[in-house]
Amino acid sequence: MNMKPGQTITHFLIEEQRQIKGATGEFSELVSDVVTACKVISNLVNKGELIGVLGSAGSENVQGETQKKLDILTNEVFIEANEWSGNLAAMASEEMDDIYMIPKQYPRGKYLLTFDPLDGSSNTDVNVSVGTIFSILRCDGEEGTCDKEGAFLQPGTKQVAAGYALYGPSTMLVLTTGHGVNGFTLDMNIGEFILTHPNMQIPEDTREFAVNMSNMRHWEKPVQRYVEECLAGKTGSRGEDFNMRWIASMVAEVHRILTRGGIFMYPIDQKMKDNGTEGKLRLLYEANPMSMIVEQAGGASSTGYERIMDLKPKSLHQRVPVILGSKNEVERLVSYHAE
Ligand code: AHM
Ligand code: MG
Repeated sequence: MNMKPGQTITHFLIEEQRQIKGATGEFSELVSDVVTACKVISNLVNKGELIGVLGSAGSENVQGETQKKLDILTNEVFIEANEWSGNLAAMASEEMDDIYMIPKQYPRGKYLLTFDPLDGSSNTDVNVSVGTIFSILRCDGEEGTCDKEGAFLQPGTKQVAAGYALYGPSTMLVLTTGHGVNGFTLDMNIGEFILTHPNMQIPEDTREFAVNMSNMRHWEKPVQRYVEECLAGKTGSRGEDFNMRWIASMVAEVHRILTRGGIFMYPIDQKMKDNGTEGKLRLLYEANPMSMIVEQAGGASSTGYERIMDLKPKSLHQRVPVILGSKNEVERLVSYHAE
């Protein structure tokens, strides 16, 4: 493919489209609208309290979590940027109980879009990096079946594309359409995402782990064993010192792993089991898109027991345990689960 660092994301998408025989341009249009939404969100997040968008909205989402003003605003940004184009059959988001139907006045398309408009949003109040995660599926079902929840319940292996935007010191967009992973940086002066990180690859080995250690006592044995071995460092069975990071912002965490390797864990624990939940992170708009990106960059992603992208989703807001990152470390932890 004709891919050059410095090219705009629009240029990149059109070059990609040219590789696909019979491509109609609908997919490139859809990704462009998602990119527009991310630029608007970047601007909102960047202005912060100057425009009074920080703090709680005083409402709860379907999972009983307190919504931030920015959760609601960014969800609206995504809907407005994507509902009109005629490329989508329906949308689903962390912030909406049910799927979002395309309003009657607009044409319908064959794609489905799921997103978490502002992941890690509790970090906005303390001015720490947050992100947007999205996943694109195709609906090959018969007419009238695509704007139903069932159309979204496809395994991650069926994703056509996945990506995230990271609102950090600079705003980045990382995208896969199933042919590797490419990273773009937003040039605020011209309002364009520019290809700065072509063909991102996760190193196979790492000495850095990311997990919320405050849950350690609740974890299952294999995760406790893995982390204990990391903590034992040079004197322990691994014979090496490990470093730890926890930003509590999955997008920032995955981006670090794509840049320099590492393993990220949000495993199942006893507290979740007691509350009847199967994990913290959501399958359709957090775990699956991140798994596709990580696998496309040479990493691995698992619940500890199964490859995440092979799971058959049971519901829109299903939660799953997530272990992803550098291949050899993820495989080691999966092997501990198998023992
Ligand atoms: P959110 O979608 O409500 O923002 O929750 C997801 C976030 C992830 O970005 C992050 O990895 C995790 O929650 C942090 O959880 P914790 O606060 O338990 O450390
Ligand atoms: Mg989230």
